[in-house]
Amino acid sequence: MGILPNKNGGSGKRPVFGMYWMYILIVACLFGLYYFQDSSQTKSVDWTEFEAAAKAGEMSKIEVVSESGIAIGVLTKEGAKKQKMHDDIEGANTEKRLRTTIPSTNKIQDKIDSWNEQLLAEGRPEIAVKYEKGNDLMKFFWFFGPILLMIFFFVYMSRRMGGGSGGGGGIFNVGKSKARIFDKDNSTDVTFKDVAGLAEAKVEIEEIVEFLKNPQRYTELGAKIPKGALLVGPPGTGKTLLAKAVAGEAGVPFLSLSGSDFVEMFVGVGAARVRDLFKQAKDKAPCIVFIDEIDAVGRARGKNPNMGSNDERENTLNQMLTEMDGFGSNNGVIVLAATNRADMLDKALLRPGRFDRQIYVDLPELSDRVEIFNVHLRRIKTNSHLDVEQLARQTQGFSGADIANVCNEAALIAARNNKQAVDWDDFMAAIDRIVGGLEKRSRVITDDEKFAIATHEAGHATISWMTEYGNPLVKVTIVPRGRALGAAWYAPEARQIIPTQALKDTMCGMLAGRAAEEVFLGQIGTGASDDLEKTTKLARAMVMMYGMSDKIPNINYNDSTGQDYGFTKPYSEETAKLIDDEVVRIINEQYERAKEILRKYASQHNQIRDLLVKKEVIYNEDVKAILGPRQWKSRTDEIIEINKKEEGRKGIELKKDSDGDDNDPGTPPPFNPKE
Ligand code: NHX
Ligand code: ZN
Repeated sequence: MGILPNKNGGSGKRPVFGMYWMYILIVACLFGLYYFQDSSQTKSVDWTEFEAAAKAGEMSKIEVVSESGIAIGVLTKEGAKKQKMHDDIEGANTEKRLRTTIPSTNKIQDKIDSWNEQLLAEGRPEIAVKYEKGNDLMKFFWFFGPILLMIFFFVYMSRRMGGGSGGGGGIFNVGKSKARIFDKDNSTDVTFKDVAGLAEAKVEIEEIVEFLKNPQRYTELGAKIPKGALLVGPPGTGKTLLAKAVAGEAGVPFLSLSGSDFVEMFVGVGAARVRDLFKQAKDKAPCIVFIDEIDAVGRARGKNPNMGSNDERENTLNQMLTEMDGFGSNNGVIVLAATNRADMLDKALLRPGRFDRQIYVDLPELSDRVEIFNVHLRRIKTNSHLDVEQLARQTQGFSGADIANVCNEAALIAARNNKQAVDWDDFMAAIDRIVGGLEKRSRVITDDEKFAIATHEAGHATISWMTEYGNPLVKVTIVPRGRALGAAWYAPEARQIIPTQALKDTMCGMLAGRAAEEVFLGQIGTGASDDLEKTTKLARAMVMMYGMSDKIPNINYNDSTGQDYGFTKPYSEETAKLIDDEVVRIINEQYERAKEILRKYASQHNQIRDLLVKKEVIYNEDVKAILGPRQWKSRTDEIIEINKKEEGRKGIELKKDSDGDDNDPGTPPPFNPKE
C-alpha cells in the first residue's frame, strides 16, 4: 500500500497541467506519425562498411543530405539479405537502408562516381544519386508545418478568448463559469467595519450571513432560508463593497462574478455558464454566489419575440430562473446580486423564491457621509482641526465613491501645493473640481464677454434669491471651469416631496440667465444651452410624469417598468401636440416671470453683476448684502439649525473655525451647481 496522493493538492492547477499534457501528446503523436509513415528500415553503419556495401553493388540509390553530412543508401533485395536485414512482418517488403555520416574530408560526389565507374566496368547497374537539401527536421517541418501552424493559431485564439486571466480558460472552457472563488485560503480583507453608513442595508445583509452560519435557528421554527437578495442602488453607493464584506465575514465560500461574464459571442454559452456556476455552488454549499451588474442578463424579456432578437440573453436568464428554482429550499446556496436598475429587471427574477428580498442601498445621508469621510480620512494626513461634519454637509448628493474621490483629489491638490497636511481649502477645491471640472483661468475672455457672463450669472443669483423655493445660493463665479464659462452654485434642498411651485421656481431660476441677457444686454447668446436643456427636461417631466399641467392633469406617461413600448407611444398624436404645447407654455410662463422679477430688481442685479466683474467669485453673504436677507427660510437652513443644536448638545464647537479661517461656520452650506 503506497501513499495516496492528496486528493485536493493543487486541484486548482490541474486544468493547466492537463492542457500542457495535451500539447505534448499532440506533438509526440505527430513525430510518431512522421516516422511511422516513413515505412523503411534503417541501419546505421560506419563509412567503411557503407563504402564496402556500395562497391559490392548492394545499393540501388544513394541520398545525400549535404547540410548534415549524411548519406543514405537504399539497398537492393540482395543487398538487404547480405546486410542481414529482414522484414519484421513477413512479406511487408519495406525499404531497407544504410545510413552513415560522411567523413568531412571526403568528396562524396567523386567517391560515388568512382564506385559507379567500377560497377559499370563489372557490368552491374549504376547507383542513382539524389542530393537533398535540409535535414530531417526541416523535412519534418515541411511536412507538418501547416498543421502545426493551424494548431498554434487555434491555441492562440482560445487563449485570447479565455481572456488570459483565467489560466485554464480557453476555447475548451467556454461553458465554464468565470466565478472567482473566495474561501478560507483566499478571502477578501473587507469586513463590515469597512462599510460606513448603510446602516439598514448592513442589518439585512448581516442576517444573510447568519442564515448560512446558523440555518437551524431559522429552520427549527419552520422558516425557509431565502434564496437570494438583490442589492439595488445608484452607482458608487457600495453594493459591491457590501458583497465583499459578506465574503470577508461569512466564513463560507463566496463565488463572485459579473453579469457580463455570462455573455459571450457563442450561442448557448451563457446558459451553460449559469449551469456550471450553480453546479460549482452546490458542490461548495453552504456558500454565497454574488452576481454583480445582473442587469446584463436579467433585463426584462421583450414582449415582442421578433423585435428583441436577443435570444441568447433570454436563454441565459431562463437558465438562471430555473437554477434558482431548482434548489431544495435549505441547501445553503444564497445568491446575492447587485444592480442599479431594479425596475429594468425581469419580473420573474424578483418573485419570491428567487430574489426574495431587495435591499436598497441609497445615497448616503448627512450622518452616513460623516462616517464615510471618517473611513477615507483614515488614510489621509489632514490638518488637525478639519471639520468632518462640515465636509459632509457640503457634499449633499455625493455617493460613497464620490466622497472617496473628494478625499483623494484633496490630497493630490495639497501635494501639488507642497503642503504638509491636507486642509479645508484643499477639500473645497476638490469638491469644486469634481462637480464642475477643471478650472480654466487661462481661457481668454474679453471684457465684453466678461460683462455678458456676469450679467447671466447675476440673473441666476437674483432670481434664486427672490423666489420662495429658489435653491440656496452658495457662490457665484465667472471663473471658467470645465465647459462652463461661469456658474451659480447652490445647495440643493434635499426635499422628500417637491411642490409644484418649487419646480416652477427652479425653472424660473434656470431661465434667469437667459432672461437677464435679454433684459440687460438687449440680445441673447448661445451660452444658455445647458440651462435650457435642463429647463426643458424638467418641464417635460412635469407634464408627462408628475401630471402637473393644466390641460392634461394627473396623467403619467412615464414607464417605470422598463418594458419599452417600442416605437408606439402610449398616447395619440393629438396628445403629443398637447404635451408639446404645455411644455412650451410652462417654460414661457416662467421666462416671463423671470424677466419681470429682474426688471423689478434691476438695480440690485446690476450691483451683483458689477461686483462679480470686479471680484470674479462672490459668496452668499455678498448677495445678501445687496438683496437683503431672504424672505423665506430654506429647508437647508432649518436642517443646519437642527444639526447645530445637536452638535451643541454633543459638545462639538464649530466656533473654532471663526477665529482663523475665512469660512463663516454659519453660512457655507453644501455646494452643488444649479440643480
Ligand atoms: C462654448 N461655453 O461652448 C462656451 C465655451 C452663458 C455665461 N462656446 O448657464 O458656460 O457657452 O449659469 C455642463 C455645464 C455647455 C454642460 C455647463 C454644456 C455649459 C453656463 C455651454 C454660462 N451658467 N455655457 C451657465 C456656459 C458655453 C455649456 C455645459 C455647460 C454662459 C453658461 C457654455
Ligand atoms: Zn446659466
